[in-house]
Amino acid sequence: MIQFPDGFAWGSSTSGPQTEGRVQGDGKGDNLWDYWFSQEPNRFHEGIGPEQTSGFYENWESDIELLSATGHSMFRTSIQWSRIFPLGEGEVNQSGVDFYRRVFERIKSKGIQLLVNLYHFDLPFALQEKGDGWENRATVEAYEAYARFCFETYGDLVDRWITFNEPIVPVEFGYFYDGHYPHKVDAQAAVRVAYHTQLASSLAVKACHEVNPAAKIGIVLNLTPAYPRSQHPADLKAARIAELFQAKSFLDPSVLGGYPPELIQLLKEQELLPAVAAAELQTIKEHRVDFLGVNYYQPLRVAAPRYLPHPEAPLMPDRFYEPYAMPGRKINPHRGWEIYEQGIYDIAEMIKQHYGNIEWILTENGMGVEGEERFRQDGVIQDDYRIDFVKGHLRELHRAIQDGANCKGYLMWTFIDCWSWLNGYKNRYGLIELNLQTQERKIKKSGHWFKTVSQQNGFDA
Ligand code: BGP
Repeated sequence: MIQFPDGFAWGSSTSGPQTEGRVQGDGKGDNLWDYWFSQEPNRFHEGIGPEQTSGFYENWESDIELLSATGHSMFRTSIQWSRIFPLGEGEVNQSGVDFYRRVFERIKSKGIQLLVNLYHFDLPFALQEKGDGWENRATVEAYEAYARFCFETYGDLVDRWITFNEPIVPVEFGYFYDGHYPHKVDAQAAVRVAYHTQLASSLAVKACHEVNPAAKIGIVLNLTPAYPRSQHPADLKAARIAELFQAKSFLDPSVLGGYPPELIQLLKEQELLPAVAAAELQTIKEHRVDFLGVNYYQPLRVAAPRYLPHPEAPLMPDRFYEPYAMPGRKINPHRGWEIYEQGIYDIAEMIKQHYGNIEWILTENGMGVEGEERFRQDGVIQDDYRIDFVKGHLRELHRAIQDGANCKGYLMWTFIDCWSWLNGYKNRYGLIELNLQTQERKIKKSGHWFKTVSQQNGFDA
């Protein structure tokens, strides 16, 4: 039996924009995704956009019952900024405010610890339209006001706050790789967006503690060490730079209170350093997170770039490193992602050795599978592959905890199959199956299994 420490939390994560959906008259404003879908639906898998999510706005009561039915002792979701402030600032949408209160009260009444994230890639569109979104310092102020409003309104119900989910993702995909709106290709803007996001996060930490000094607030980062292809100095350098961009750019300021000097030097060499005020750096220094959320799906393996860049090509991270597909790696055949369970142990060691062993929660881990209906037997999806996936990662997490990792819980992505940004419903991750046509929910084999794991606080090895 693999037994976790007393009080270890079990559950799942999701987000407002991926579950709630749009309902006529709900008063929600458009966010980047709503707007982008209205302009370029062809960018979205099978033309499925953010209004067709799993209907949580209407089904929240029965969905919360399913949290208990699948053994949740902790649950993470996010508030949609554009549901509270339809234009990002100014007028409040009271029906949105009331909706979250009802939901949070119900979750708490079930004895489930509640983690609430303030931002999951979902900037109110008005702020993008008006002032270029996160490129503009004014968005930092609007976010701070929104965050403060949430702390004051829901502070009695929320166990842990989260400032941002995976803040590097909108930087990479929105400003380098043409993957998220506003799909610019502009390194200067990317750096500014990253800096403003960090500043907003630190200001939210400050506001949270001002509203309630005892409140806990953290940030969720998609972390993995960067594994070099080889010990060749060029590969090692590539891995170091990849880690600076992908992990340390938010990890260091959030946990240690400052940017790594090597990252600053590199940005300087590229003439990319944004304008910063001394007072802002002081805010980042003083207002560090109380805990970390770690999302882990696959390792980052990198190699030195093979080619010199075209002299006129825009600057991209791949000027410094390129992804490396390690021969013989274990693969999730349904998603094309590598499976490397030991990554969890390595992350735990990294946090222990370099980040003061700060308290953390594994806030996302899971297996996306395409065409899951083919695994249905006797009416239930027999997702043994998902159970194996989770067991493999939990073994490594358990080993890490035994070696001193300060991890307090394991949250899967996700409880009910949900809408996945550009992938629509292609990859299903849920403990619970969603029938998109009928909206019917049905617990998968993994959901039943997960409940016993939570009840026993462990599983048979
Ligand atoms: C994480 C995001 C989630 C979720 C998940 C699954 O990075 O925080 O919002 O979408 O990835 O990935 P995907 O949706 O691409 O399959």
